[in-house]
Amino acid sequence: GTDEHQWYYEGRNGWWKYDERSNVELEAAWSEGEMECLLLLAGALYCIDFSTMIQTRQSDPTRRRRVRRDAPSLPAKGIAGIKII
Ligand code: V3L
Repeated sequence: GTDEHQWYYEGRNGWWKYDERSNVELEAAWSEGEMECLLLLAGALYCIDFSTMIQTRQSDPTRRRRVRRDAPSLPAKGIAGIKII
């Protein structure tokens, strides 16, 4: 189920969790065997490529971040830019 895995994207010194809705979308695409998943994130369109595990901004492919699919308990900076204190 969706609660068993969490998707993360790379920050400067650690990993951020994707927001819950994006996590559901990523899990659905991943489990369907899709090659990639398109998401609207912070007002821009991004592509998450499942073969490279890289998130790329559609309008500027130089904006790239590594992504990972892991346990929800992994240490993270926060969720979608909202810091955990
Ligand atoms: N979910 C939410 N916001 C995102 C995502 C995403 N998957 N990807 C990019 N952004 P770029 P530190 C991140 C935001 O890749 O201090 C963090 O969430 C991105 O936000 O160049 O470096 C933090 O808010 C950035 O503001 O297209 O770890 C912030 O960076 C903007 O989209 C700082 O994190 C451009 O990202």
